[in-house]
Amino acid sequence: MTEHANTSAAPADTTPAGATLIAHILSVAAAAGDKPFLVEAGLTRLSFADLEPRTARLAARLVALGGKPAARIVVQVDKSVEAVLLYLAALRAGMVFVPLNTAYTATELAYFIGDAEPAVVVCRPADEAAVRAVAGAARVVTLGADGTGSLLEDLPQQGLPLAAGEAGDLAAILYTSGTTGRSKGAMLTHANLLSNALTLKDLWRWQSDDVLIHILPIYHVHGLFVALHGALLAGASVLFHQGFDPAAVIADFAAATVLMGVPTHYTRLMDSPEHCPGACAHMRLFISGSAPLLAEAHQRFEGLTGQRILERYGMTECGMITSNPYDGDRVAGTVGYPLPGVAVRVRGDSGDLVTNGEPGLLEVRGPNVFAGYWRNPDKTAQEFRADGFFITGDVATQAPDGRITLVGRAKDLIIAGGLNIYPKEIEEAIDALPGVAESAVIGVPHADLGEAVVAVVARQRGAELSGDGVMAGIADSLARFKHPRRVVIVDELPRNAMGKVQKAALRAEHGGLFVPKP
Ligand code: MCA
Ligand code: AMP
Repeated sequence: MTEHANTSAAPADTTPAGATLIAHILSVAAAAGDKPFLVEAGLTRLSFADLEPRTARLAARLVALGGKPAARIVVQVDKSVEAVLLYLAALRAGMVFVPLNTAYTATELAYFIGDAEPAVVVCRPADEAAVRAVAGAARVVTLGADGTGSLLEDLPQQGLPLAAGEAGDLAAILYTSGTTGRSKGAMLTHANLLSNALTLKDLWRWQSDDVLIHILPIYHVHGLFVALHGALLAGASVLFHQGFDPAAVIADFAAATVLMGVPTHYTRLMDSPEHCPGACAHMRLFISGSAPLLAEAHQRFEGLTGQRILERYGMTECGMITSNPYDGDRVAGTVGYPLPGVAVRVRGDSGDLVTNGEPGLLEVRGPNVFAGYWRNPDKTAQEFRADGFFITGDVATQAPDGRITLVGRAKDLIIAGGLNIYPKEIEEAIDALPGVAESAVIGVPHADLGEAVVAVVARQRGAELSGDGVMAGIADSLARFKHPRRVVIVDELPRNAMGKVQKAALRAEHGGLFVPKP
C-alpha cells in the first residue's frame, strides 16, 4: 500500500443547519442558550445566546460599509471579544475574512491590501492614519482592544439575516509566505473549515461541558479556526486570554478542560515558577502543534503533570492534517495519523511513493485542502499533483500502520515560537541595503522559540557594515518577529561546487549561538 487514506468517514453533515460554517455555529448557539461562550477574567463577555443578535447587527454594519457576499474584509486588530464577533459577522454577511498578524508593518499591510482588494479594512485606532494611506478604495474603520472603535458606532437596529451561502463559498483568505518571498493568499471555503472542525470535534471528543483556555492569536489557523471552531461547534465555553501569561493559564487549570498551544507555550509553562504537578488534574486534553514539540518536552510535561500532550500537524492551506489518537498511544516526536476522511502519502527522492520509514515529501488530499492561492493559478498548479494531492513541503516518514513522523522541511522555512518565517523575504530586504553583497538567513536552535533567525551578511568589498546598521535598515519593512536575533557580518558566504550558498554549513557553524552545541 502506498497511500494512507483514513477511510473512516469524516462526520456526516446531518444537522439541518445549512451548508456554511456560520449556519452551523448559529444553530449550535441557538441550542446552547444563555451558556457562556467567551469569558474574560471571570466575567462572561459573550453568551451563546448573544451570538445571533450581535452578529446580525454587526453584519448589517458591514453591509452598510460596502460589504457584500464574496467581498474581502481585511482585519488587523488586537485580540478581543469584539474581534471574534467581527469574524462571525463577516461570515454571516458572506464576506471573505482576511486576518493579519498585528505585527505586520505598514509596508507589509500595503501589499496585503493591494492583493486582497478588500471592500472594508478594520484596523487598530492607533494605526488608522497609516492604514488609510495604503487602503485605496477600501472603507477603513477601527476596532480597539477594549472593544471600542468606529466599527461599532452606528450599528443598525435591524440585523442582517444569515446569507444563504454554499459550502464551496470562500470563508477566508489566509496569507502564508512562500519561497518567492511574497505571501500568497490561501483560499479556504466554508466546506474546508466546516469539515475540519466537525472532524476534530469528534476526534478530540469535544463536549458542551468542555472549557477551553484560549491563549493563541486569532489571526492564524490555530487560534482562529482549530481552537474557536471546536468550542463553537461543541457549545463549549472559552476562557479567553488576550496574551500568554503562564501564571494566568496555570490559575485557570482548575476550571478548564482543554488547552491548545505551540511548543513554546508548553516549555514556558514548565519553566514557570507557578507550575505545580497537581494543578492539571481537572484538565482532560493538552494539544500542541504549529511547530515540532521535542520528545524531551513531551516527556518532561508528562513527568510533571501525568498528562500526555496530544501533538497534531497542520498547515494554513489544509487546516489540520494528522493527529495523535485521543485514546491510543500519543507517541512523542510523531504527529499521528491522517484525520478521518483525509489521505496522505509520502513521495521519495525518486518520485515514487514510499512507505516503511523512508523519508519523502508529504502530500495530502481531502475535504480540508484549500481551494487554491488567491489570484495565483500558476502557483496553485505548481503545488498540486494531477490527482488532487497537495504538496506540503514537509518531509515525513510513514510507518506501516500509517503513523506520520515529520523529519524535516523541503521548503526553506523557519518556525519561531509557532510563527512561520521565510528566509527569502528577509534576505531580499537585507540584500537591498547599501554595502550588502548578499545574505543568507537561517534558523538555529533556540530553547524558548524552537528556532531563532540568524542573518549571515556578506559585505561589499571595502564597505562599512554593522549588525546594528542591518537591523536598522530592515526595521520599518519587516514585522518584528521576523527580525534576526543575531546578524553576523562576513566577507563571503560559503558556496558549494555548483555555486549554491551552503546553508547547512552556516547552520552547523552558528547552531550554538543560543543553545550549547550538541
Ligand atoms: C514574539 N516575538 C517573537 C515571537 N513572538 N519573535 C520570534 N518569534 C515569535 N514567535 C518577539 C516580539 O517581536 C517582541 O520582540 C518579543 O518577542 C516579545 O513579544 P511578545 O508579544 O511579548 O511575545 P510573547 O507574548 O512572548 O509571544 C511569544 C508567543 C507568540 C506566545 C510564543 O509568538 C505566539 O503566540 N505564538 C503562537 C503563534 C501561532 O499561533 N502560530 C500558529 C500558526 P521585541 O521585544 O524585541 O520587540 S497556524 C499554523 O502554524 C498551522 C496551521 C498549525 O499547524 O497550527
Ligand atoms: P503555516 O504555514 O503557518 O500554516 O505552518 C505550517 C507548517 O508548520 C507545516 O508545513 C509544518 O512545517 C509546521 N508544523 C505544523 N504543525 C507541526 C508539528 N506538530 N510538528 C512540526 N511541524 C509542524
